[in-house]
Amino acid sequence: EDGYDLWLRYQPLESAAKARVAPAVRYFVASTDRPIIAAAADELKRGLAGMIGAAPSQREKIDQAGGILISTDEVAFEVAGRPSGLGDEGYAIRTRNVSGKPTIFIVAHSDVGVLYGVFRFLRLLQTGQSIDNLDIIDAPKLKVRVLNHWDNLDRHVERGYAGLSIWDWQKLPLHKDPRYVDYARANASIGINGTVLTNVNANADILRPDYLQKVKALAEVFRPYGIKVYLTARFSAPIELGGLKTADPLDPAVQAWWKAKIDEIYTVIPDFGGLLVKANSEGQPGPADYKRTHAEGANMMADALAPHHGILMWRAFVYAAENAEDRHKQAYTEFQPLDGEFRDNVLVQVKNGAIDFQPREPFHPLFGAMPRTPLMMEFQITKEYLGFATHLAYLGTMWEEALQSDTFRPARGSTVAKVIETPIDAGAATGMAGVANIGSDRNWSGSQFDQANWYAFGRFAWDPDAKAGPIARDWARMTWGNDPAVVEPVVGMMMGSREAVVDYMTPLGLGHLMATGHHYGPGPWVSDLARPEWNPVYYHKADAAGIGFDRTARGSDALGQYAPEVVEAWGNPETIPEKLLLWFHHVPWDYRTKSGRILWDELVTRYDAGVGAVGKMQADWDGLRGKVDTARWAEVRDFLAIQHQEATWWRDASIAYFQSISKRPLPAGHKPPAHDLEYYKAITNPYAPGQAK
Ligand code: BDP
Repeated sequence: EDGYDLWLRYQPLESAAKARVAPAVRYFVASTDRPIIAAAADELKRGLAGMIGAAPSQREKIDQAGGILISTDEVAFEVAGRPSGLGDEGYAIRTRNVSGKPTIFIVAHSDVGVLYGVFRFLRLLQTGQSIDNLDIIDAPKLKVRVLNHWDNLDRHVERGYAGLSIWDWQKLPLHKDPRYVDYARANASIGINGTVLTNVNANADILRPDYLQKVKALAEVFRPYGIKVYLTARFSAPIELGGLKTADPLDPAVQAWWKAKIDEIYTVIPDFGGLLVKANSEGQPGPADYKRTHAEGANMMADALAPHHGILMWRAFVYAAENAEDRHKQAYTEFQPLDGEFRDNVLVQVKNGAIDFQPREPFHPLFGAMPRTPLMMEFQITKEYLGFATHLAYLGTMWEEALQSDTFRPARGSTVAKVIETPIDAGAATGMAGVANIGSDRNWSGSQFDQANWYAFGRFAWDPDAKAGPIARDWARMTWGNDPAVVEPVVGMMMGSREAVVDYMTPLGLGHLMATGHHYGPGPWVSDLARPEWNPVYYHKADAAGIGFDRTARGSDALGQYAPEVVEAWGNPETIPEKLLLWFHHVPWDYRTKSGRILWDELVTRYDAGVGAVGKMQADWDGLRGKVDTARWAEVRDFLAIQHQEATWWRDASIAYFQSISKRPLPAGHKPPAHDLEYYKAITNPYAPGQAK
């Protein structure tokens, strides 16, 4: 095994389970003349062939025991007891007797609902659950569940650590790599229903007719799996492709250009999903270049998409060179006043935190603050700031933490999950995007364990109220096997892994301390970059008096962008959760923390706890030798060794640097860094992949 099969390995069940299951899944009935139903039937055959050694046969009707009925028909609903609450994409899986013959019904109102139901049914078997007397109803809580590929047209993946882009533009449209089908299967299995193929730092060329033919070829592969394609649009495309003098959204010629371009896209791809735009952020062109607002820019494109039912995802990740305000505040400052000004088919896409996908950030203050604008969540699946693909960090716990944060807007209990799940009015769009960690590596994600983050993203996009633990458990069972002696340690490693990264990189609410360019190793001393907010020293503000960024009313007052309840709780160092302490407060080095230790000692203790947790993961993994296949086991072992070495690097470099400022001794029992600060400052990392370019 090399990881290519992801969580869809369909390994043989144990003989007892096989004997129990086989009689119940002997044949199926389905309208396989419909492409999505055919894909569902294929998956059912593939899964059962793998797990019980025999693919079910296809029959015309239910006429004997052991049938599976896959259907969207009224009569099937009737027999299945008219399950409600399925919506457009949900499904029910129910056992019913048909003329005395126990039959498994997988029913939905749409073909894609049926496909999701089949994957769910297979998951039951993959995770060792009973399929007797089934009664499952499930439906996605969000409408738009998309991956964002940061893939450039030359196949370099920005912040990608799994090889080249899987989109082989040179060979498309004539050659469609079979891998595209497996990509679609994997996504459909977790309910992802869209993919943005290209980088947010967009190249206008993707909108050229020749590229659109290639995009069309991908759309054809994905269509039977319920996956729509989307593209990123470069705001200045009317100039670059259209030869216009301006991209001003209020200019009629510009509007006409976008309308014609979007009409053209829909002629080529009738079910095209829509566009994603990064504008006036990190050098990208946008409406502000013409003194127009984000809403004016977005609405222009949204108007052109609307007749085709396309949506526009407009990113709120903005911070401007000329703006001296705390970077934490800038997106809110620019977007919140625009609440209610966006067209109905615009989703404003907001990162989980206000800075940038750090190992830990408080939730973004825009959530809950724009009640008249659909906000969609943007998570980063690729681990730009959490050790790339080499460090084991399961992000499910991070996403659960972000989604379960209470915005208190409009009232207690309005969690971020609730905010994004609740349409602003009937029928309005909702969504979640995940920056993909997929590349052309055999194992797709650059490491075995990073597949779990792709998997978990799909599950959270389906249900933002999901819990990280059960998702980790499902993934572990499907990916490594159902033996409890494997599942328990694997889940244990996963559940503690992100906190370990936080501890050895950015404990106690620190953030953005990484080295320049590659974002891999530590660089808390960096202070020479062009823009202040690119420098780690801007974020930790360590000085002789203490450490941390005062974002209370005494400081930048970024905290003031949150609801009063949050301001009250977080405005006081004694009541803010300690894990966010230094994000909002500048506290003295001898500040007394909850453990009774002074802050400096606590910081050192956390760094060591992080390194220690990686050592524990190594020991746990060593215990699994021989219990999982050798090739994948050995890869994980090696990566954990790299992680341990680099966690130690982070710990040592950070302690060496902060000690040069705190001027305090290390607490007893904690060993000094292996080298002096100059040594760590001199380390460059020319090998780090996936940098911006
Ligand atoms: C930052 C990345 C950069 C992205 C940017 C974004 O370093 O490569 O282009 O986010 O999200 O995290 O637009």
